[in-house]
Amino acid sequence: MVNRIVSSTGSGTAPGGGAGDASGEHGPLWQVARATLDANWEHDHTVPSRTLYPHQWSWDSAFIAIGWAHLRPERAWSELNSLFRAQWRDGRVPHIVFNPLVPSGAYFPGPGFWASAQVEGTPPMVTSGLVQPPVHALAAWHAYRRARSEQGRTMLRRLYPGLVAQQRYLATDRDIGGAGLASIVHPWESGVDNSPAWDAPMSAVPADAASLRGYRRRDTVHAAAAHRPTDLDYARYVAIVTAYRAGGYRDASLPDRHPFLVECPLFNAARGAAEQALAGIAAEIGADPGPHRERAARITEAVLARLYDPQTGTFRPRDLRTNRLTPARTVLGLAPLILTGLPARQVEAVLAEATSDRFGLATRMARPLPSHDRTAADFEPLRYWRGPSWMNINWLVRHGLLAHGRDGLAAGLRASMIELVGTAGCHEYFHPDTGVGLGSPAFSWTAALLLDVLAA
Ligand code: 2M8
Repeated sequence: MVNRIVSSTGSGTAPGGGAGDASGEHGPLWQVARATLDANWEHDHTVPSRTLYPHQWSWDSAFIAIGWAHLRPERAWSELNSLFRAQWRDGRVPHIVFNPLVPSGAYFPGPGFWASAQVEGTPPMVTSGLVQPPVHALAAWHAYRRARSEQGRTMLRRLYPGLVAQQRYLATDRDIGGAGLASIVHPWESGVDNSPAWDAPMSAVPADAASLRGYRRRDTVHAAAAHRPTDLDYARYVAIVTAYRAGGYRDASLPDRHPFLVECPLFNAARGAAEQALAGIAAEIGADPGPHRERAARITEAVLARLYDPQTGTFRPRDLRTNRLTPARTVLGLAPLILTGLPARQVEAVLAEATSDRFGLATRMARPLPSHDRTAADFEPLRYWRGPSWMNINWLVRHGLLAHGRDGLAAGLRASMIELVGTAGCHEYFHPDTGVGLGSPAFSWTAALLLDVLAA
């Protein structure tokens, strides 16, 4: 297990000689992150965690590729390539790609539950039928610029059609509300699984914790039950997948038959940022960036029209079952900052929310952003996505701050991220006040994104 901060400096292969490399000020930290990624590397991808998540996860691989770009760029490309080899014919990139060498009971719900082989147009390997936020084009573009090379350009060219197909799937099959936004059909698709953002739509999903008796949860074998979703949450998760699977994971006519349909600000901001990144990639490989720029602008307009509430100055998810914005003010509301075309008024609104007591963003801040509003009655500092701080969300917000020229705030956030992981190690998530590490102690995206923030 690699979660201590080693005290010796050693040699590394980080590019350049800046703060991020193995011989610089943060050398020991760099080595811990590197050792974490090495230990989680699995022939062509990196598992998020050997214990809790022993397969390949979609948005994890994107964040992890960003880290590998600093160490071994060929692994960054392998990470994304192996994921896109599992892309379905309709363009969806599955949220889990199962490793057949891992015992089927090691993770719940495992390969047998998803039964992807019974569906037309699926790849030879077993996968889930859900997706996750499409941060892959952003990651590919970021990784490429961190380690520019001819091999990188070749890989961008190879990935480009899959990245475009991923976006097309979300823009067509998943535009369930018909207004230019993609809907998620399960909280797992948001990546922030049991965020209070989903409490309202989840409460309408018929399920009973007793229905879980036929299954065996594995997460609570490796992590404290009090830090994980409840059995009732899991019963609902299972019920929603069961409904989607029964329809062959098809998206046609979902409003008539599906219990969970939500337009998420982070998910859709990621789509917009993906189009921005694809414009850069297209220009680099000799394709036309124009359509990507246009799509980025349209997605930004739709996010504004559908998810911005001028009364409160916040972005919140829209529940398609009620056609209402969900009430909780979570960190999801800060995600539209990654849209470079976000108008100044909404940039200011997001910054007002981020710098308020709810989230505590500042040029000097003790801790990174929590995942939920600190002042809310249902803020839970220990429970996964209901309060703890996560490196990937903080990385995205920092990316957005830099994109909008808020360098002082971005620097404050960066320093707090380095301090957090430097003290606690590469944990999955962190207590938002004490900084104590929670969940998996050797978590890949924490290590990968730490390397990226150390580098610049
Ligand atoms: C968590 O989600 C999985 C289900 O996909 C789980 O709880 O078993 C989330 O934190 C998700 O964002 C992440 O991709 C995954 C693997 O790290 O774990």
